[in-house]
Amino acid sequence: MVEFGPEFLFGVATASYQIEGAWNEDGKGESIWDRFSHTPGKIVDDSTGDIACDHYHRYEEDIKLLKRLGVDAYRFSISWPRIFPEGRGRVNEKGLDFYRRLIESLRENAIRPVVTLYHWDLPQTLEERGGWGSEETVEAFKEYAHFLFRIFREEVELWITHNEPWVTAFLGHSEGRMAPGKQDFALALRVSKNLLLSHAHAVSIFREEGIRKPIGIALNLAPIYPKTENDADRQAALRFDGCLNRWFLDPLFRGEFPEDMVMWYRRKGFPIPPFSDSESRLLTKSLDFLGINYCTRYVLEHGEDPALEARVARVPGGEYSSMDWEVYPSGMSEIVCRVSVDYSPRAIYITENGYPYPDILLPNGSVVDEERIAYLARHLASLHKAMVLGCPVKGYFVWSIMDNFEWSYGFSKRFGLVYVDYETLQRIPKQSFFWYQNVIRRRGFE
Ligand code: GCO
Repeated sequence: MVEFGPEFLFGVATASYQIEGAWNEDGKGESIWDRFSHTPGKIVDDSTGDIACDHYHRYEEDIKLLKRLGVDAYRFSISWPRIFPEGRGRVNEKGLDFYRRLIESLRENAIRPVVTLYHWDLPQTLEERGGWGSEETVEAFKEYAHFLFRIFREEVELWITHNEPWVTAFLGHSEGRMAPGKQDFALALRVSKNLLLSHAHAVSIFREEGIRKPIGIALNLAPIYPKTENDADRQAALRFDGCLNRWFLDPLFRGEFPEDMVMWYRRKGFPIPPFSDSESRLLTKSLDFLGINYCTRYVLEHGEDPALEARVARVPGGEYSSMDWEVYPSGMSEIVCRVSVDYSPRAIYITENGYPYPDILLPNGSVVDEERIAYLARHLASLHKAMVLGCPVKGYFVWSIMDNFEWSYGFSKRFGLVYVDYETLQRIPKQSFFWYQNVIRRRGFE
């Protein structure tokens, strides 16, 4: 029996743009994801988050699903432009009221709210004034965070400033396949620094408010392997580790960017100024916990791309999901142990782990998703190994409670424990919903 004990937090995760819909309702401002998904050619199935799962109108039904599942906590994000339609200044009371009702109802149902302040839906007005490349957005984020800290304080069990700043910076500003769709590596580096600074300043404000709840950040981290032992592949793997993992872990735990990457980027024509002493101090005091979003490992070989000269290689005989991620359960314990040994976080939460699968709604109204159950079980077992070794893991959130808008993949990828019929928006618990319900009830599984 893989046991997690009574204090362990079992949860599920979502994000505002992926489930809420009501994209321009009740005074909400436009986000960069509204703009991106409304731009032809950006989303594989030409869909948008305009309606998504219509959670904005169906949140009471969805909370009943969470209650039925039996989760201890529910991780969701707040849509910045639903609170500040122009990014800062005027408050949209109707938008704030939605989150007041959501958090109140969760707490009435003994479900602990876990709030992500930023899960990629930047107000479009801020993007038009420089976005995350601009210090103005850092200032606006501090105001946004401070406003919500004062409103919700200890009603929120865990506060998370940013979800996956690596995705925001590099997929959004260098690769361009995520909003705002920029392709400028120098800008991506500037964005990564501003995201870290916005996090550190927001946490400093949080501390000044004296809020007696933990605050942290959610990073997408992965074990990195060289394809071969030859030096070119080993160096490529080290650089990819430096870009994906250490570029964020080092500032958050050591107050500075990893020197090897700073030198590499400078040589490639991308100089990045160091943090000031005061910024370093803010950064190294900024985590009560580290959130890790785990989905896969990466095997690297030397590549021709100008920024990193590193390319993700396919593993011969590897098991791959429908999103072309290698299914690599032992990577969960590997990354948790590596982070625990190298950076000594006070606490770790697995803030996302989930499996995309082409689920079929059967004529009898059921959805059989054995592969997803196997994926979750293998990853929970791997996580448990890390805990037995002493890693300070306090919780685990499945991505996601329900099928939802998977960014540039639109609705073509289903991650939910609950099937969403996008014609009717009916929610139908899958077999994995009942499996996870049992894991939570028993605090573990065979
Ligand atoms: C991410 C995001 C989620 C995704 C999920 C599946 O990690 O990319 O946080 O919004 O939908 O992880 O890709």
